[in-house]
Amino acid sequence: MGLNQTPSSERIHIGIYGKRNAGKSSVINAITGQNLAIVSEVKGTTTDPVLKAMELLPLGPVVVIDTPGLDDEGELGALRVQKAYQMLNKTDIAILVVDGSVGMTEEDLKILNRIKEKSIPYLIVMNKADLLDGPGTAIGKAVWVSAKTGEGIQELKEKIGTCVEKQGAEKKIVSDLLEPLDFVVLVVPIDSSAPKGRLILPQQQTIRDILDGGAVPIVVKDTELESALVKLGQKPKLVITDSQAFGKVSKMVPADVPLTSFSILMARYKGDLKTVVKGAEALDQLQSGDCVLISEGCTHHRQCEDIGTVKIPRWLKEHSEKNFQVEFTSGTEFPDDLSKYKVIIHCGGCMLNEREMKYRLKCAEDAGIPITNYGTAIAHMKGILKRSIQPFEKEIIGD
Ligand SMILES: Nc1nc2c(ncn2[C@@H]2O[C@H](COP(=O)(O)OP(=O)(O)O)[C@@H](O)[C@H]2O)c(=O)[nH]1
Ligand code: SF4
Ligand SMILES: [Mg+2]
Repeated sequence: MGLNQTPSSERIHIGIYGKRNAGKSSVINAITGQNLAIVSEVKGTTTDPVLKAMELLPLGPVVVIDTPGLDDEGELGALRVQKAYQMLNKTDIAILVVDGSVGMTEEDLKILNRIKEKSIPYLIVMNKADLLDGPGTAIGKAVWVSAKTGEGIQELKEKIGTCVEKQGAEKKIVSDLLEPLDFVVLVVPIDSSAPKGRLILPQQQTIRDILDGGAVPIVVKDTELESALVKLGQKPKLVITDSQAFGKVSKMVPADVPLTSFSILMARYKGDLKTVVKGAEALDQLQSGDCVLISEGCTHHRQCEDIGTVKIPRWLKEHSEKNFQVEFTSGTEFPDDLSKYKVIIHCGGCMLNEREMKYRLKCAEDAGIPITNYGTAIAHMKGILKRSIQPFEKEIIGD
């Protein structure tokens, strides 16, 4: 990812679904005006979902997901179909591409039902209009196009644009709580786990959101915090700290100044603060022999280093004084069967989009397993959760 690019997790994900040879890859190429996807007469050429970040004019930054065909055969084929279905959990807008010369089939209807169940906004594209003798018959809200001649592609792009706009009524990280010119102090410890020469994504995004709200972010290291607060000469509206420094920082920030952490903000932004706060209570009920799932959203967890693999298991053992088992997953793998776990501790999910994070929370909820996240769990174990969620108390108590 280039430094000036919108991170993938913040882009609208457009998933393209359909049978083999319906023209999914061709439609992607037609709407992007580039040869990004491999088009082939050979069925099953796209064998794994392919995600590409791109600027889709005039829509802006998106991620387009090209998926394998939904009618793939054999054992390997079934696995590919499963992967295509899994991509629905990342998809903000689904496009079902149907071979218009064949018409809608069982596979098309099956995925359409899943798309509807998941409340994903969708469009149906009847492709290969050029193969018909006359104009295609109107089927609900389907758009007739030909990826080959370009017919209908402009109309399709406009429809995608309308879907994207509807999703644009964005949530804010913190600026919804601020007034213009409010001072917000951000505490960013620079220790060996901090990446060289830059800030991590949640910090960058929070600063940007405060700026967008017309408020004033003041960024300090934990070592300068006390002096900075004195020098500021007035109480800040809010202090936001890295959760690992919460204990130390909470002693320096006067009790009447609201204090929270980046991970609490991200939990509120990406998922459901109420769920993860409730999930943290389950950490007090652990018994010896219980199994705890620790799950991270990316595999190259440079930013999270050993928090999930070493630190949280250690703190949790100290906290519960019980000898439980820990299982660890990372990246796109998230177990289908959660029933063996007593509690799930997920990372902040900064590399996951909101839909995927919500999906994981929903899986846990459906299985009746409490789920919390790193920041919330750490705050709970250190006895500072109450203070860090106090700025959002209304949201957590209310529905
Ligand atoms: N006539 C016609 N052929 C098309 C059209 N779109 C795709 N094709 C052909 O259909 C085949 C499968 O296309 P592809 O994009 O690879 O389909 P995918 O498997 O769904 O990704 C290729 O031979 C394409 O050239 C179209 O609009 N009209
Ligand atoms: S919070 Fe999760 S997604 Fe973000 S860097 Fe850490 S492990 Fe990866
Ligand atoms: Mg393809």
